[in-house]
Amino acid sequence: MTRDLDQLCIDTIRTLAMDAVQAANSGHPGTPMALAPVAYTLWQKSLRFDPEDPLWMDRDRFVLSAGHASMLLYAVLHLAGVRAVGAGNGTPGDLAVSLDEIRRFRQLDSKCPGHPEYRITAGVETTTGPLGQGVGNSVGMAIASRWLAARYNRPGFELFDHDVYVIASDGDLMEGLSHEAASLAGHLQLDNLCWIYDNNQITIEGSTALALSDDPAARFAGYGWHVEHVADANDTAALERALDVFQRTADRPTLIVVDSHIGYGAPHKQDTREAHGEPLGEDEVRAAKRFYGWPEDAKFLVPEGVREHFAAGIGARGARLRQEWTGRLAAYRAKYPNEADELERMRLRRLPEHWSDGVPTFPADAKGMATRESSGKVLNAVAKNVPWLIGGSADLAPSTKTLLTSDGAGDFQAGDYGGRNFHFGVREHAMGAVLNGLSLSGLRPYGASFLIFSDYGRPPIRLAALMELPVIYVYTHDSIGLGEDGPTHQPIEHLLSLRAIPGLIVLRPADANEVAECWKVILPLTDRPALLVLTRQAVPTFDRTRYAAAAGVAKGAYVLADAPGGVPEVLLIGTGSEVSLCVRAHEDLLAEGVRSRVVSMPSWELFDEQPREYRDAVLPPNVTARIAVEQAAAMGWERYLGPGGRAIGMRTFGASAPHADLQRRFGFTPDHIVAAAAELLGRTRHAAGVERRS
Ligand SMILES: Cc1ncc(C[n+]2csc(CCOP(=O)(O)OP(=O)(O)O)c2C)c(N)n1
Ligand SMILES: [Mg+2]
Repeated sequence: MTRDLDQLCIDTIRTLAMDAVQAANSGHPGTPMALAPVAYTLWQKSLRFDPEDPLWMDRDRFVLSAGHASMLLYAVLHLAGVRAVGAGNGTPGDLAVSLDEIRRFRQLDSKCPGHPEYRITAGVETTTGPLGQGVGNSVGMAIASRWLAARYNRPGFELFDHDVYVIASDGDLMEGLSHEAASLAGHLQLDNLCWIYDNNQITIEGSTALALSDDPAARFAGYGWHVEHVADANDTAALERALDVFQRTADRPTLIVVDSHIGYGAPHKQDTREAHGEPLGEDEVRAAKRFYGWPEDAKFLVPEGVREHFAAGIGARGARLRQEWTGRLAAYRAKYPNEADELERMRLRRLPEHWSDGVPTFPADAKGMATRESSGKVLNAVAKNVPWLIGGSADLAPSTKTLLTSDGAGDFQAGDYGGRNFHFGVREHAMGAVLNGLSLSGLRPYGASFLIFSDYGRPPIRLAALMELPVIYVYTHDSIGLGEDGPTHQPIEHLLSLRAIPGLIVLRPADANEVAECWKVILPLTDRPALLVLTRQAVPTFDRTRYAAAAGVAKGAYVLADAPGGVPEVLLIGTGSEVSLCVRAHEDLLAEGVRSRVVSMPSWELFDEQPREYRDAVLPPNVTARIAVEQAAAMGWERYLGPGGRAIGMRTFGASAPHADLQRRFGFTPDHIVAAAAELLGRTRHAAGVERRS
C-alpha cells in the first residue's frame, strides 16, 4: 500500500510538471519526469525540513542546481505543503506554491517563474538557472552549517547540524565552477554536503558523448569525495541506501551518481534532447500518462491520499524535528543569552548595537596610505564587533589586506570550522558562489581579490544582486595605478560594467576617511551587495578641517572643496585615487582665479538615489564646464558631464611601467586637469606634462 502511495506521489510530481510545461507552452518537462523518484525519496524519507517553517535555521537545504527543471521543485513544494513566508520573515500563511500558481507556471508574477528564484518562492533556497551556481552555493551553505555548529553548539545543545543536498545536471558538472567548488569542498572535508548527479547523458545539443568523456567517479574521488552509484533513478530503495551511506560518511562530501532517463515514460521523447527544453505535446503527454497508469485526460490532478502521504512523511518528521529544536533553542537562550541574541540578530540581518565602535579616523597626511591599507584597518575594527562577519580572499589576502588579525579570528579549515578567515584558494568563481551560500545562511560574508579578477567572479555578484543578498566584495589594485604589473592586471572597463548591475553598490573611496565611511554605509545594508574598489598605491589623507567631512560618502557624492562663495564655474568630479589629483588642480585653478569645485563621487548608485535638490546642489545644472577624472573606461561619465563636459579616463588598455610614468602617459596629472578646465572655460593654456591627450 505504502509502495503504491509512493508511486502515486512520484507520478503526481511527473504529471504536474508535464501539465504545467504544456500549459505554459515552454519549459523543461523531461528532467522532472526522470528525477521525480529522486526528489520524492529525498524529501519524503531524509530531508530535515518542516513545511510549516521553511526558514527554520537548522533545516537541511535542498538546492536544485539544474534550475531548468524548476517544475520538479515547484511540484514538491506544493505537495509537501510548504508554507509561504510573510513580510518580516515570520508569519506562515498560505501555501508557498498553490496549484493555481503551478497552473500559472512561467506567467507574470507567478510564484513559479521559469527558473527557481530566491525571495519569490518560499522553499527555494537559492536562485538557480545559470548552471554551476547552485552547486557553488551549496558549498557555502555546507560551510555555514559547520561554522554555526563550531561557534554556537554547546555540550548538550546541538543547535546546528544540517546537511545540504543538491541535484546537479550534466551541465552543472561541466561548468568550471563545479570543479572549483568540488575541489574546495573536498579540501574542507564537508561531510554534510551531498550532490546528486543526474547522469542522463543528455544536454541540449544531444548526447553528452558530443563533448564529455569525464569519469565522474574518478574525478570526484580525486577531489577527496565519496562516490555512490545508483543505476536506476526509479530504484528508490537504492536511492535510500545511497542517502544512508552519505549520512554515515565522515570527513568527505558525497557524490551520488544517478543514471536516469530524461522524459521517462514519454514513448517518443524519452532519452532524447527533445525532452529537455520544450513541451511534450498533447499526444505525448497523454501517452506518458497512459504509461504511468494515469487518467489520460486529467490535468493538474493531485489524487486523493497524495498530500496526506506527504504530510505523514516529511510533514510529521519535519514538525517533530523542528519542535525538538525549538525547545533546545529555548533552553539554550536561558543558558547562553548572548549567543542566542547573536543568532537572532543574524536571522534578522541586524547588526550588534555597537557595531561601529572603534572604527578609526585617520589624521591628515600628505603621503597618506593606500585605501586597501586603511580598509584593512577598518575591516578589522568592525569585525571585532560583528562576530558573524567572515570572509577571505582568493589567495590574495596579503595584497587585499583582508585578513582578520584579532585574537581568535583563526582560519576556517577542516578541523577548525570556527575560523573566520577563509582561504578560497585561486578560485574566484567558487569564492563568489560560496559567499552567496554563506549569505543565504544568515552570515555576513566578504570576499576579496584584485579588481581585474572580478571578471572571474562576476556571475555570482550578479546573482547576489538579483537575490538581494548583502554580500561584500573587496577589490583592490583598482586601476593603472597599480603600475608595473601592466595591462593584464589593470582594470579598465570593470567599474563601468559593475555599475551596470542593478542593485549593486559600487564604492571607490578617495582616502582613508572615505574608506571608513564606506564601511559604515556597507555594514547596515540588508538587501543589496556592495563592492569596495581600493588602490594598491598610497593616496593622501585629506585634511578634513580644510575640506568637507568624509561623511558625505553616504550620499554617493559630495562637495569636497568649493569655489569661493560656493559659486563654481567649473566642476572637477573624481573618484578614488583621482580625487587628490582634482584637489591639486583645484588649488592651482584657485590661484589662477578660476572658481573651481571638487566633487568626490565614490558611488554613482548612492548619488543617483538622492533627491534632485541634493544632486543639483552638488552638480549645479547651470555649471556646464565639468570634468570627470577616473582611471577607468571613460564611457558612462556623460550622464554627469552633459554635452559641455570632458571625461579624463581610459580609452585603451594600460601599460607596464612605474605608476608616475603611467599617470603622465595617460593624462592623470593636475596640470592636465587644469588645462582641460581652462579649455572648457574658453581660456587657452598648454597642457604641460601630458604626453598623450586622453
Ligand atoms: C551557464 C549556463 N550555460 C548555458 C545554459 C543553457 N542551458 C540550460 S540547460 C543546459 C544543458 C542541459 O543539459 P543538462 O545540464 O544535462 O540538463 P538536462 O537537460 O539533462 O536536465 C544548457 C546549456 C545555462 N542555463 N547556464
Ligand atoms: Mg543531462
